[in-house]
Amino acid sequence: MNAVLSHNLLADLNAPSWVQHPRLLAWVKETAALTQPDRIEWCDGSQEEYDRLCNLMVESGTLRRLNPSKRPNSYLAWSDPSDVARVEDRTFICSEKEDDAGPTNNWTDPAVMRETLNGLFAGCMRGRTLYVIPFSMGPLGSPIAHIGVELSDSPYVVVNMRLMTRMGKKVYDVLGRDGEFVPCVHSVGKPLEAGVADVAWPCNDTKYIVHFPEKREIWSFGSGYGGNALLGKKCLALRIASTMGFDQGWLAEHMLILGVTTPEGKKLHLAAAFPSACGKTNFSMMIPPESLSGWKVTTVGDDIAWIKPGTDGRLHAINPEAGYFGVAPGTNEKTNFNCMASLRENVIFTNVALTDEGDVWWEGMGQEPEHCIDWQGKDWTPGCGRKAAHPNARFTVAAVQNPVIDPEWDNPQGVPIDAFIFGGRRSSTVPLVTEARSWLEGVYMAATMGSETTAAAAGEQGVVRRDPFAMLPFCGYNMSSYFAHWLDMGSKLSATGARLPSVFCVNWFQTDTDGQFIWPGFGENMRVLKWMIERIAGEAKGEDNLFGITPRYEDITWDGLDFDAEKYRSITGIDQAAWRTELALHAELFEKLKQRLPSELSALHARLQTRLNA
Ligand code: SAT
Ligand code: MN
Repeated sequence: MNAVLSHNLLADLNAPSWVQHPRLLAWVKETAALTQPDRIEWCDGSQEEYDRLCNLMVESGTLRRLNPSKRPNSYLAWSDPSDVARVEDRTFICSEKEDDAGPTNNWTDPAVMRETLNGLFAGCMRGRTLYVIPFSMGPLGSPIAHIGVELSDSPYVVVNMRLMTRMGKKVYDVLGRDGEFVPCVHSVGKPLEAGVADVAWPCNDTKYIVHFPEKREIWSFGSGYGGNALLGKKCLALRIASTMGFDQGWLAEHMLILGVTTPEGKKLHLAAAFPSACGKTNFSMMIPPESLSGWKVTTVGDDIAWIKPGTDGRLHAINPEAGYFGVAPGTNEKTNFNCMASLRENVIFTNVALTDEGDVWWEGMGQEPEHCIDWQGKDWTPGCGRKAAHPNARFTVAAVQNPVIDPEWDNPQGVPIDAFIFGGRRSSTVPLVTEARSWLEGVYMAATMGSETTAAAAGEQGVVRRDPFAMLPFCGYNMSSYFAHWLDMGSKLSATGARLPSVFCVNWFQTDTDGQFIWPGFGENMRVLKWMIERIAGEAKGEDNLFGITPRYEDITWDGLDFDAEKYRSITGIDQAAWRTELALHAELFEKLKQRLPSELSALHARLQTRLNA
């Protein structure tokens, strides 16, 4: 469905008959008038469309087709070296009032930002195609789902959105003539002037990732990478949705959702928040060790959860996404067998290396090749001093390729949540696992979470920053109001008489003096999960630590793992000096957030302080 548009006369959008939504049509027309694309293409989400756009990108040099006998129907993209991760310092929450964005977000007056964007987007799609990409976050028509429409000049975005969301024609059936949708405008910010050849990865040094929370609108300029460009993910499903959740009484969280089935056949659902690139995908696809036979883990989601109270007084969660955009480096058959199995075919890889056989390779995948082409297109040999794959290299794959996908993953009603888990990447201080004794204690744990930064965001790596609820880069409103919202949800749910989900805080990442991880992690995390499930059932014991309940050595099942009590103590104990510093850092965070901070949290901080000093 192509329409050749004159730059001045945009009378004819040539929209297909299945688009019957006057407001949407008017918005497309208005955006096209501003951005001046050569053509408009109305995406239908078909396989034919996907294949055609992939072929187009193979011709233009954006994609390489991988060897079909090694990696059927799969492609590799190498981005511009300046466009490899989310740009948090270029991400804005433009609420009407600065206080509503809060001290953890970049804010600009919306009127000022509109002017800036109008300048940047004027003519920015010249020479390119504007793709109209309709998508549903969540099962089509689910009461928990929401619809977005992205206008983008990047065919790479179209094919990735088809894997990551329910994208295409059928979305218009849900939208009808006047259904609600979140408008998302995206441009790589590199107009193609007549006669000038395109580059493989167009982008712009000037980048703006902008959210208007009251208007529920997203504008993104200058980047083609991941969360900067696939606007359904962090922009809609977290920043805009968290604001909707605050207004409407639900939660949009940076959480994986997994199902755990016990040997007795009882099934529970847990949602877990970890910062980007801390192993959420691995955790959500975990294979329990053989010695814990009978336990089964299934994946509902690997990154984002939308959680709404059900009529039964419980919290019900859906995964709003339909695919995984996961970190490739470090993934192998041992660390994540199910993920590797998901990646056998129909994958788009970005910024991994290309082997001489036409397959992909990354650090930590296994057997090092003798030669490959690295993510920057240069010859690579072992020991050459460069990484073959960028540390934030990614795969995009449809969730249905996951061999352990949960049978309920697509259920429009979601799954009931039995527990929340919060975890950061901390090389010291935070114990392996602690259970909160109350909802307030759980909210405190999550609010004060810290993590060592990773390559998922541009900037320095490995420094501890406070990352409340793993939502620091993703909360679309004032972080203190967000804490209040969590406390409020707890009170409202308990008023119904329903049992609140348990809350746990975990840390898989403590290291020894040589910098090696002490806890084996991956499938062995099942031992911790088993303790949690038994706690929820009221069966397991533990002992009080400074800020909750932690299992004693004998409370964990050790069959099949050689892990002695002394090592266990080293990752579960409370180091008084380290916690003095830790509590001081909590105080620093609360000072920064003091304006709307719920007083219950500072009161609990004071109690912990007293407890530590006692
Ligand atoms: O935001 S991305 O989708 O690029 C990845 C992440 O930070 O989890
Ligand atoms: Mn994430």
